[in-house]
Amino acid sequence: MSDLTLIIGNKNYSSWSLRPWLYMKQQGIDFEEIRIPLFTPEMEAQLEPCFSDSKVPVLIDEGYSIWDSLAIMEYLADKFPENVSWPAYIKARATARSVASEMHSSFSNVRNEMPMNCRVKYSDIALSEGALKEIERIKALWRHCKRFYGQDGKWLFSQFTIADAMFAPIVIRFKHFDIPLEGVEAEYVDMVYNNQYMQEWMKAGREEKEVIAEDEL
Ligand SMILES: N[C@@H](CCC(=O)N[C@@H](CS)C(=O)NCC(=O)O)C(=O)O
Repeated sequence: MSDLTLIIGNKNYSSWSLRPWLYMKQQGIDFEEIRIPLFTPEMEAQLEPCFSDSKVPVLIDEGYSIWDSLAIMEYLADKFPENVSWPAYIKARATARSVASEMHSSFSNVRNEMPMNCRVKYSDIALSEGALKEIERIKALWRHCKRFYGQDGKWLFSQFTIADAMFAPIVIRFKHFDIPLEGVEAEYVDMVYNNQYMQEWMKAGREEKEVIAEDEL
């Protein structure tokens, strides 16, 4: 039994939960998983002791709670310094932190108009100017990382880092909304989408029984 427990929401919908889950799987960190369906009465009760404002993901390390996806991954980076969580070179590291933080704090139009849903492939959805602009920004971020730091491997900074985990739900959104991509962005999206843990997550999401209306997400 592991000392670490990751509390997540529905795999079909919970984009914030996917990030640390993928990070832990990809890094080979052993953990127990507790799935709490979102927006249910038991969610609030079960999360009450975690001080997470009733939100997932939460990581519990021997009774100590860390909430918020990025903080969880930073904690695990500190706890397991032998893992590569950020690039080694100081400027690549700063860029990785910049893009991860930008993902964490931005792209509200994409989030609102393009929900992560592992079951649904959307077609002919008219996106707002704001969402289209954000999609271009995300593509530009990926091209920048790949061009300057990601030429020796398949991930944004060659090796898998927290930055890749932060963008994982965007990959599902781009695939399921059939966003036109080319070159390195298309290769990156295909590679991440076909990653074995991403496939495992999406399969589990498709098999879940709960259905949440998109305007509730
Ligand atoms: N900034 C937080 C966001 C967490 C978040 O909003 N999680 C959603 C699920 S994906 C949630 O728990 N929603 C429940 C609610 O808002 O009541 C993070 O990075 O972990």
